[in-house]
Amino acid sequence: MAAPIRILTAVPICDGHDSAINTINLEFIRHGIEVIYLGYHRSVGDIVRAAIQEDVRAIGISSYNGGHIEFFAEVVDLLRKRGASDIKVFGGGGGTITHEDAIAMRRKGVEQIFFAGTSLTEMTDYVRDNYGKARKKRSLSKSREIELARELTEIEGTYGKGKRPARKRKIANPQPPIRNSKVIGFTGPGGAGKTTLIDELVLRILLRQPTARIAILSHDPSVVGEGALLGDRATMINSQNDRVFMRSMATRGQAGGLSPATHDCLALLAQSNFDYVIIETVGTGQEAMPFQKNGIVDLTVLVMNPDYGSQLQLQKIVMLDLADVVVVNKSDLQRARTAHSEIEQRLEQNRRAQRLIDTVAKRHRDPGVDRLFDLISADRTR
Ligand code: B12
Repeated sequence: MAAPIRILTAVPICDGHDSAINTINLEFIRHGIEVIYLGYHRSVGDIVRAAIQEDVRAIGISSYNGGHIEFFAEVVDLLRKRGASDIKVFGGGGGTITHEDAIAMRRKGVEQIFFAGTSLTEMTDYVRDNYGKARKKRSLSKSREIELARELTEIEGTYGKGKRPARKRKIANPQPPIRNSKVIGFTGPGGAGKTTLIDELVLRILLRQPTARIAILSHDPSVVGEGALLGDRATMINSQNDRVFMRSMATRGQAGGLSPATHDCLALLAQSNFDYVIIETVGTGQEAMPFQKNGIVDLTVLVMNPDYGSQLQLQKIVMLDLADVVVVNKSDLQRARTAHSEIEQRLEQNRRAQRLIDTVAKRHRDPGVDRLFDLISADRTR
């Protein structure tokens, strides 16, 4: 089975009209397309960086507040300057983009503009017809970022949409003896705040370690043969930075929080000269042990929401036995103190040096996130 089409969608800077793109995203997903959604109010630089790192076939921009002729053209130009002109640009903007504007935009390299009244089917057909065929062989790029992005695509592509790898890709040295990256795995139930927490940690790394480079491998669920909304970039505002290489992956039918290709992708990132490689699972259940098979994760962090139910529930969460660090996020909630002491008691049973940290990731300069940052960066000073 061919790999799903991957496209990136976004709304330009100074534009908060996201209702159209939200509807269009859902329609794309329903038709088996993987959509990496960057969110609204996004700059040309953010859009192009994300498109390159995600190695998408095309960028779909929804634009309502004017300036579209220049904005779309700048996206096309920057893609070309970065050596990524095989990523195509299309989009729409209801009554704002006129037919004359669209002619000018096409002249500047935009592939297609959709006007008010276009049906959703017409748009999905367009994406499938134009970006659904296998890519022609691409010549080697001088950019390490582009090459890395393509290698990740190749790895993902070697796994069928089912459970078993269609063709196992050979990695020359999956676990090299010298590895510079610190690999940190984040897991926990949906809604616990993993994405926000990671973004806050990234912010601290960027501010306090001026040369450090970070890779993020972020997962969202998808079932076999279906599309997926890969929306973590829309939350990870701080992570849209030139020192961060972020890749969004759909689980493509695999249970347990990760994709069938995760291990190989992680192995590649871990040997690609990043100081930190951060991996985030999808929201997981009680039985999940996502990092068991990924022997290259150095530190595992379980992020919990204080509202997990009764104390008895804690006995059933396998990751409480395995995690190196347990974070009670949203610790401003009423139940957080009880949660802390119940989890503390639960961890005592393990008789291991596990750490328990309370955070409020959504809060600026949260001291709990600072403590977690100190812990994960203890052996990294640059
Ligand atoms: C809904 C709306 C709002 C909502 C937005 C809600 C939201 N979260 O998106 C609210 C009320 C918040 C709002 C606010 C504002 N709005 Co307003 N808004 C609209 C409105 C009525 C509809 C836009 C829409 O969502 N249409 C629904 C979509 C599905 O249909 P469509 O637009 O026809 O799009 C089709 C195609 O273009 C295509 N398409 C669109 N995008 C994409 C992307 C891709 C990838 C693809 C493939 C296709 C595609 O899909 C559709 C298929 O039929 C338009 C008027 C209009 N008729 O366009 C004004 C409009 C866009 N808004 C306008 C303005 C001025 C504003 C405000 C600045 C008002 C103010 N002074 O506060 C603010 C700015 C908000 C901000 N932060 O940016 C102006 C913009 C004028 C301009 N460009 O010069 C417009 C044109 C109204 C007007 N005539 O004055 N707005």
